[in-house]
Amino acid sequence: MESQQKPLGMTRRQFVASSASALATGGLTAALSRDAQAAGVPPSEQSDRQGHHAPFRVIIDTDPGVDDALALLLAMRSPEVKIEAITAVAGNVPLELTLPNALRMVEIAGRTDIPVAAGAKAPLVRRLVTAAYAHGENGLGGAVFPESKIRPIAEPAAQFIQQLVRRYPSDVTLITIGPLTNVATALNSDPELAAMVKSVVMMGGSLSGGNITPAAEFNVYVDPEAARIVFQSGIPITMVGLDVTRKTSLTEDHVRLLEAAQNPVSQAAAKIARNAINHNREQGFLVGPNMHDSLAVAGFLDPSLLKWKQYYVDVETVGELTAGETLGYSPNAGDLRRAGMEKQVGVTMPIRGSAPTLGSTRTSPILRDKFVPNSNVATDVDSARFFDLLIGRLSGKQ
Ligand SMILES: [Ca+2]
Repeated sequence: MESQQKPLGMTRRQFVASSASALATGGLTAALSRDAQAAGVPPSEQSDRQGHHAPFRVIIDTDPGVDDALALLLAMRSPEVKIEAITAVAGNVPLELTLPNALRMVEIAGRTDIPVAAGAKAPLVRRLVTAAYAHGENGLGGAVFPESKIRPIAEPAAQFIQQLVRRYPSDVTLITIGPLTNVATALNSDPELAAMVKSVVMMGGSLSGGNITPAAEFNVYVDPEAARIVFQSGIPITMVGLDVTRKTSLTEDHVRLLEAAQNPVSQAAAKIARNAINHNREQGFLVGPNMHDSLAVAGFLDPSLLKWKQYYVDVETVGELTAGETLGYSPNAGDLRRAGMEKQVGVTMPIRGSAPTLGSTRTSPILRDKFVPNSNVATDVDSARFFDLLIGRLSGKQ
């Protein structure tokens, strides 16, 4: 993105915040101009995307994970991205499984050029809660693959993230599809780092209820303190949460398409998908599994798959029942003003926290006196087009 021109009179942050998911996107230019205009993408950015040839530098932070595995395979089959590293974190299953699963995917995709780093074994301040109920004990729905021959690099994930971001300042997008422990650890270790990260594209959070508690989406639930550090970092965030990912249920038809394609990636994806569907049924789920993480990657490759809205998102960290809930503040959230009034000058809700308790030194619930977005949140998805992209790439048909 060296050739990118910023509109005059805007700082990089303002520009990034104003350009929807644009900076977190690349490739797939068909109909992009129309979609970009609809998304409010500045003309300079549209032409940049249309004429863009150099792949986007990304680091993928992951806890494979059924949907992680397919997301990794999708990314590794996508020429729009240059994957500088894959960093593993504890989440769906412990690191002892997520790390080898990440290495297996790299080997299956024939992408052993991509360094894989081992990350955090546990969240910042909490005990690890896993999701083996959804991903099977081995994290791949019970699909068994040989042990990989490649090894992780020596640097820990957080340190490697820091090195790469400093090597390519303002050029690296972090695609996070697990708990945010590694990214938060990197940010904590280097106060200057956040300003050098181009953007975070995350599968995480929800503005419409959770999946592990009524409040919290799993990735944010596992490490809410880490998620809060990321949301408050000032890095422009693209949030692909349950609001859209719960509309991406994998079906038998998808698996048959994968099975029909005779290449190692498609065959591995089919095996994981087949096992995951069976595991899902055994666990009593009627549909799914949902392809949460693949949708975050797909939304990065082609933002026109999703509809977007800007919010100020923050994370509940102290709730006894609600820790990990993501709150999306918008200009008229929590109010019953007439639709459209938020566009009028001066009508904007302050960003408000809970009322202060008697024992607290804090006197005001107002955290920000006016609405300033920090996240571009996916609010709807064209599921059919998403699966065309996912299955097409995995099966080698596009
Ligand atoms: Ca994941």
